[in-house]
Amino acid sequence: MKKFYLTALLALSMGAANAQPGGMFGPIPQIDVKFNDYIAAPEGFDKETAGIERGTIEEVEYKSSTVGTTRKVTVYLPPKYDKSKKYPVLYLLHGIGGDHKEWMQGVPNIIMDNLYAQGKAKPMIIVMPNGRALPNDKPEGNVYAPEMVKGFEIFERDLIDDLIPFIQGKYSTYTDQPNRAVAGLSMGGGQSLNFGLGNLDKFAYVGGFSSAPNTKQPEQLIPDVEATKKANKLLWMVCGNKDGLMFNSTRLKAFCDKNKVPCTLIEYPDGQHDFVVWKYGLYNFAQLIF
Ligand code: FER
Repeated sequence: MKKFYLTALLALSMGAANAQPGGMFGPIPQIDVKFNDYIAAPEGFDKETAGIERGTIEEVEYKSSTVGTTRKVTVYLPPKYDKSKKYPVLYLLHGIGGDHKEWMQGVPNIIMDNLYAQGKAKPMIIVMPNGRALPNDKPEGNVYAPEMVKGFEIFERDLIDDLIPFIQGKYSTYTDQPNRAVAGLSMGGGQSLNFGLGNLDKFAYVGGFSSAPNTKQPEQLIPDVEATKKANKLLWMVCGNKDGLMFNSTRLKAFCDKNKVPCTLIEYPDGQHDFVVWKYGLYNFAQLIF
């Protein structure tokens, strides 16, 4: 229901001229790129499987010096999480209408449990924070208001200065760049591209699913092609072909292809701006990291 409300709100704020075919965010600016092959996820990848090992979901709180508050974060620990071992960490970021609980709509625990049961992913911890780094970080009122959107930018400091050290203190994790990934949906996709490519010393793997207009220009994301090629191990994107936000992804893909920076962009067929695409994103991205 919340999503419908936001969609209506956005349609209103964009004016009727834009609220037409081309997706929920209006007509799609066309940028010609060669997409990577779409391979459908297998039937049942997001359905609970009986009799397999399960990871656990917990909600914890950390002190944020950036925001000056105590903030909630959802954490998924893999099956048989063992403190005597160390785990890599994926930071998984939500969209403009969400908070630290939004990703649970995409059943990341079920997707990951299934991948582990099939031996298709490395054991990892998945951290799902609230990416709106403001004292009131609830998705209330006009979430598109500039001061609300600003919270998604401020989150870069909260993530790097507060959340990552907290996670590394509380859980048994590796703490080096090759063992850290960031991915997200929509606003969280933009954040992941901005923060992941903007902090090459911190993140080796970067994923953007249906990335939003907060995504920086390619020249800002990749100011030094050689540095990015050296440090980044994966730049992976997916977006629905019916999603009006596609240009944020195609713009970056075109730049990467031109500059020979390895980059994947999959065009999800009949894909809208929703969890069908985002679950597919997690399912694939999780198999490619660590
Ligand atoms: C916008 C359209 C969509 C925008 C953000 C979004 C900040 C984000 C959508 C989402 O996170 O689902 O113009 O501007």
